[in-house]
Amino acid sequence: MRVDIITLFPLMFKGPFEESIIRRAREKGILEIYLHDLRMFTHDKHRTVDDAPFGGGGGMVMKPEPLFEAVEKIRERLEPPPWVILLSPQGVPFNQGKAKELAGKRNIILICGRYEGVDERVREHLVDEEISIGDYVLTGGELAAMVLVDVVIRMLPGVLGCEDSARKDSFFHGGLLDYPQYTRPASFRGWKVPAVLLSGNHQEIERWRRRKMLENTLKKRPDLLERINLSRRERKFLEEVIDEYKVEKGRK
Ligand code: 9D3
Repeated sequence: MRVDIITLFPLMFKGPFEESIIRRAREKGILEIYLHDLRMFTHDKHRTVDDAPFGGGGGMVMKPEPLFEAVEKIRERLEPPPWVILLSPQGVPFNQGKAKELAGKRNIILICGRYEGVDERVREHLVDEEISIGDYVLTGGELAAMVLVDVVIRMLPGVLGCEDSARKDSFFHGGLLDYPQYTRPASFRGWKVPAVLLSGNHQEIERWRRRKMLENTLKKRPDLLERINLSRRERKFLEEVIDEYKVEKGRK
């Protein structure tokens, strides 16, 4: 997969893209990332990329010309034509399903917005899709682009080790939150690892983990439970967990 990123701050990407999994994906040739400084696509002395909004109001807006020129220049050489994404607070919310969809593309261009936004003609005539990474205000699209690349790259074949890749399709284990994990020592400052995990009884361990996943999800993200299909066995588990939960609450 090839990712071209258009930004006013290419240096922001250095750390995250030169370490760990993304670094290895690049070394293996599974991922190619090209950073483009938007100012390289300006022609005036001050290398202007923004201007005041027509109609007045505060803040500045990203001018269309440098963005069109950047995308068109990058697009020239690419086959198949890249999918152009604008990172912006008005985009569709990013999630694991969207990441999977993007992982199927050969070429993508990410445009990182800055200032108060971009000229609407960019959205209308240059961009294929607008994506937001969540309901909070960032200072620009750069961190969002890094998040997107990080999530998408994990979906590409050969990026993760075998152990992880078995699980990569599901956001969580079949739509549930993780179970609690422990490592040595078995007793730390008097806090003990649950005995079942030391028992060597794999069937019991599996049972305990599935139960904890349901319990965690019920307590922390009940919204997730409404969206997923549980097996009959898991529904029974969940009812037990809910009953216990009620008992717990009743005692308080
Ligand atoms: C939503 C606030 N906007 C109207 C007052 C101004 C504005 C603030 C910050 C416009 C753009 C930005 C910069 N944010 C992004 O470029 C961005 C973003 C985000 O802020 N939240 C979640 N996802 C994204 S993707 C790009």
